[in-house]
Amino acid sequence: MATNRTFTMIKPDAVEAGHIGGILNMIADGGFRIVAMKLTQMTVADAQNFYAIHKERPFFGELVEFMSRGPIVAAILEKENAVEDFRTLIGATNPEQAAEGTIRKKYAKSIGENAVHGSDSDENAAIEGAFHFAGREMF
Ligand code: RTP
Ligand code: MG
Repeated sequence: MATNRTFTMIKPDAVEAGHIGGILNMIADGGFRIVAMKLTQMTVADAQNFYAIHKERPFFGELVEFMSRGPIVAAILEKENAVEDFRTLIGATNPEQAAEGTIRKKYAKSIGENAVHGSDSDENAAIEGAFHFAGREMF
């Protein structure tokens, strides 16, 4: 499998709870290389654009409010089979269904406030990475 990239955010709930270090350790232990990373905050409009794919879903308003309420860590990660392997590392959307050893099992509070984001395809990883980072911020 070719080396490729995924995009992640440590979400406001996990930043507020002081879990940046713990989550970055799990990402490093999972074999991911950091290509780009920063602490940033999305505006309401940023979150509406980032999650536009979910705009008809009943939880959209709640999701936008949550994701814009405080700082996040945004990062681009590189590994063989990055998108799929990172989604395995983060675990199921609902932490009650997340496997032992996953980031969401350890750090997520609920299906909405679930600690981390992981891109769901190579195409979306590229779009989401470009949403947050300029080319000169990727290494
Ligand atoms: P993500 O995009 O954040 O990696 O999460 P995911 O693929 O596992 O889940 P997705 O279906 O893409 O949903 C995006 C985010 O919306 C929130 N959500 N809330 N209240 C609810 O029922 C509900 N369902 C989803 C979560 O923050 C989820 O990660
Ligand atoms: Mg998703």
